[in-house]
Amino acid sequence: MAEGTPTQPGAIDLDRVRDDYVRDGFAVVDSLLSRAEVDALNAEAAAIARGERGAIVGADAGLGKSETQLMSEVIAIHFPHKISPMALATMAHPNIVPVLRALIGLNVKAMQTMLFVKHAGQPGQAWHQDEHFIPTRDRSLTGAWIALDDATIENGCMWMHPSSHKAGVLWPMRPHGDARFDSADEAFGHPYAREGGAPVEVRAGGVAFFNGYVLHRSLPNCASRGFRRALVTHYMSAESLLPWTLGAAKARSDVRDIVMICGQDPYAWRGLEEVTSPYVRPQNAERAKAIYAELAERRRASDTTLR
Ligand SMILES: O=C(O)CCC(=O)C(=O)O
Repeated sequence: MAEGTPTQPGAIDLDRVRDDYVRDGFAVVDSLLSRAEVDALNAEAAAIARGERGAIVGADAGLGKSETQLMSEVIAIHFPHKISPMALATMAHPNIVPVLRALIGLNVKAMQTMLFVKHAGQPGQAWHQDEHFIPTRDRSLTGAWIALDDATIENGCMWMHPSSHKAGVLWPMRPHGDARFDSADEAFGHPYAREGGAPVEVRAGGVAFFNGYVLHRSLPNCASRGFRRALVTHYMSAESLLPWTLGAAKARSDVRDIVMICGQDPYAWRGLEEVTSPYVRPQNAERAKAIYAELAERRRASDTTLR
């Protein structure tokens, strides 16, 4: 459980974190957020799910539904920082930034947040590498997964294949047809055991930092009740372009819908843009089609031409 007083930035053993990350492709740091910060983020998660922070593509209008009912129907909300000032501020949490500097470098930008809710009974996500979805060119993609509940094997913590980032190979993906997982595809053809890997249990307030090439998955929440909540932000070196497809067939040369976290932005002269919108992670292929069609339509409507 997160303590009242979080770890102070100076007390984080950055050498240990960097060594673990370089060797395994991930590193867990306990107590980066205080109990009060975790409680505030969980209250914010409920407000986001109730629609109080703004519109979310694919969200249920919620009429007549309790908060628990509403939240138990959602696995994750993508891009909550677009509507939640608290989620936006947490991206540059003072205890997270020093770790990002140690793992990525002095100049760091972020392009994505995801708020996982994952109520008891909800599925996990099959083996994948985040760099498959968010290409950084310099392999600097790093996730910071903040546990908002104690994440355990029982309630569906993440699992990683240690050192799987080292080969620098992005393995192919295909549909899995496995009811334990949501509708996102699964990596295959790699040398790692499908039922293997190391569980990454994280206490509330702790953060798992993981490399964009590390193979990871999560299993369903098998607890009898409750949530397994987590706020995840994806970061990369600000020096590298972000040729991100965002669900379209063709990548843009550099998506500038970013948040600067620390240091200098060498491409500041290009300005920023709004490309992404908050949306509910679809639970099946049919919902996915409708949600991604609406997101594509929004992108077309707001398309900006960058220099
Ligand atoms: O939290 C989960 O269940 C999955 C998270 C994940 O795979 C990710 O953030 O890339």
